[in-house]
Amino acid sequence: MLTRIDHIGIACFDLDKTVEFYRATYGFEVFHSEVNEEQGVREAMLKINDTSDGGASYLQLLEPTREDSTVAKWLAKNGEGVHHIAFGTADVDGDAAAIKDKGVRVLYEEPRRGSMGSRITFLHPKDCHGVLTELVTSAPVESPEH
Ligand code: V0V
Ligand code: CO
Repeated sequence: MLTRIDHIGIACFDLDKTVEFYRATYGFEVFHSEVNEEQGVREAMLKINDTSDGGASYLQLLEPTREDSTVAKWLAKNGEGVHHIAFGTADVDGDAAAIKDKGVRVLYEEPRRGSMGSRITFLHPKDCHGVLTELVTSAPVESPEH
């Protein structure tokens, strides 16, 4: 079951400048940043709010790390802007399978590694009324040793 908006992915040409815009304009701070070589992105997660399912909602700012990445291709065509939306679920495998059964193309056979150790997959934008849609299961929260 999809229980939150996990993040909105925003493609930008210059991550540092875009982070500074969100900080100066809204006061949002970087919660986490990393490079995902497989996806060809350098990203910053700005936490906006916690959610009632125990997760959180973020803005995900994305800068391409190489010219052949999906985000570089998208930026060349569209310029900066909203690139994808991600729904959070406790069960990305089950939800992806159920959505596939409804005739929507799921882009990965198996979920891949996403931000902060999450597991992610994508739905084809042409099957989702023009919206590239991601499904995310967050990494389990480490509980303190007793
Ligand atoms: C492409 N299209 C889009 C789109 N990207 N429509 C809406 N939103 C997007 N972001 C449209 C495009 O305008 C074309 O429509 C059509 O789809 C085919 O696009 P294309 O330019 O030929 O590109 P493709 O087919 O090579 O690749 C498109 C897909 C690709 C969606 C298959 O971008 C992909 O695999 N995306 C999933 C991975 C990804 O985006 N990773 C970056 C974020 P017309 O012109 O034919 O009408 S990584 C991330 O979010 C992480 C790590 C995380 O959250 O943790
Ligand atoms: Co994303």
